[in-house]
Amino acid sequence: MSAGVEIDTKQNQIISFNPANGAEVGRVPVSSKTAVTSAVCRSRDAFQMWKSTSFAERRRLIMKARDGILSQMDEIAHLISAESGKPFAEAISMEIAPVLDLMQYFAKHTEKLLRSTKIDIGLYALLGRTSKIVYHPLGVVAIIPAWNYPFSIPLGEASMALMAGNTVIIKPSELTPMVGQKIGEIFEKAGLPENTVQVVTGEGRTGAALVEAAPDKIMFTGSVATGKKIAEAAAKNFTSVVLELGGKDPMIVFDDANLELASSAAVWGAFCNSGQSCSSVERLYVQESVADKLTKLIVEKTCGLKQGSGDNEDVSIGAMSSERQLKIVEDHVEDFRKSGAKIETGGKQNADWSADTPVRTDATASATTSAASGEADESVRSPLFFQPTVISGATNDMRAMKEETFGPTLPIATFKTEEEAIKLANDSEFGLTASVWTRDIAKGNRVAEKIEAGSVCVNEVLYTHGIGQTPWGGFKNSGRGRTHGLAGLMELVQPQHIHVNRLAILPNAWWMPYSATAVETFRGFAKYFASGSIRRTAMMLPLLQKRVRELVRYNRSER
Ligand code: TXE
Repeated sequence: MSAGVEIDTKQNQIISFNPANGAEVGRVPVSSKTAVTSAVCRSRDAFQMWKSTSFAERRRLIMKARDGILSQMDEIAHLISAESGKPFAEAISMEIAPVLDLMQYFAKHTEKLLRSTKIDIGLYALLGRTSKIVYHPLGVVAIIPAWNYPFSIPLGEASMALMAGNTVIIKPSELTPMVGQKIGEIFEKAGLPENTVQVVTGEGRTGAALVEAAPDKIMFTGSVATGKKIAEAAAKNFTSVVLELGGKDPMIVFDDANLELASSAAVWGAFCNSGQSCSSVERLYVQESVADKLTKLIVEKTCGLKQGSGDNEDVSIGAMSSERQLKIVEDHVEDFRKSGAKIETGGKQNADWSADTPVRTDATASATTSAASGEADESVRSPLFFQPTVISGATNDMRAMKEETFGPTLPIATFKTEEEAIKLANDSEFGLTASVWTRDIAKGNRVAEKIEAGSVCVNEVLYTHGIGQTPWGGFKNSGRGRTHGLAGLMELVQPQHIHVNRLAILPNAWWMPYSATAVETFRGFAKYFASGSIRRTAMMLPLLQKRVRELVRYNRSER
């Protein structure tokens, strides 16, 4: 078995493999620290030009890139599937379609969303002042994504950053570098000016070099541990970071829910992308009275799914993306077993499907090392399939109910009351998404507002990352900041406040020199003006006039 990432040390290349069959997908260079620093410099130069392009021009280019994706949709979907192991169907439904929607939305609406806005400044307006906010791009936006949505996440973030007037550098995950390069190629073919979008490839070290090179923003998707390292390194340059980290997302099913729908949603929510979504259903809490019925439906539906190589159109569950990920899943399933939960179906690596699949013997073994171990990898690469696994009798004190699994497991626990469901759902260090299933929409809303998560769906599951108009991000250890939506766009700009005094004929009462009248006036500001009430402020007008006359007299006498 391979460790998942292989570097050809002689050629200084990453070798990318298909996790379903071990076939080589392609090779990319490992970008050195110097190469990354130069890329950031070029990006900064390109920014000087790109920031002054019109929204119409940016829109034209993003829409052209979008057309390019549409014209080679199947080819791109096969590449995504080959590098990540996900089914071809999901490469289209969960990566290409949503990002195309996001691209058209931000291409058409960024100008309006970033239009300068007037601010209501209350009583200051009576003094002839106006305030507005103008949004400026930041500069160089570094995007460091993970491997689970290697196309839609970096491409979506890049499109938003570009529309806002920034230049972009993407450092794709070492597990999916070819998809990352494809994104660069799409923008290049669309005719974006040179260095407006660059892709640097490599593993963590390349990512670290990018952080160190002081971009103006870092958009990171990945683990909590790496997120902390990046935040720490970024702090040295005061680079602000958006962190999209993990999840342990709960699904709450009440006894009045449509169980037929809820069971299908649970199966999709837990097993799509082999459970390797930050918003996967990782804990299902069902009301006791319907637990058996829901579990039975889920097991039946799970048993009907076809697992196999992602390039087959009728495959619902593909391979895991890496051996490391598969090991975590095995460990968590074992933890459930040992802790007394019941494996209803699945529970192990799926060897059956692969009986007649050629397993690659590592022909380049002598020239390759495992990036994780640094040792020569002379092993044989096996397909990385784990059976979709349904587990009943789970409880929150089990380790596997606390740590992110990121695999095709669906542990089911029960609850009695609404309060208990909320308490169980919130009993986690994470808080990315959650879902509540009930026919009582008022109850759904009530419970949703009490769940500590960045997005909560009522009678829906997982898919809201696909709605580009809505903000995406987590509470607690699931992250900081937002991607997508207006909140996500605001992460990619710096607001500038422009304040104008249209009645600049008299000195301000708070200017120097101070005096007894000045102090009395300031007391008036605190008591009356700061109340926000015009009526109360009117009470200090005589004092204000006295103070301004004092300043005018002083200024004249000075002259
Ligand atoms: O993530 P990493 P991995 C979770 C999931 C998974 C775990 C680890 O639980 O098991 O994270 O996944 C780059 N400076 N999620 O190992 O290590 C790295 O090259 C700068 C949740 O893939 O966080 C890659 O491009 N960059 C998550 C990216 O960071 C560094 C999605 C992510 O790698 C770096 C994926 C460094 N020091 C995994 N070290 C989600 N939110 O959806 C690594 N990188």
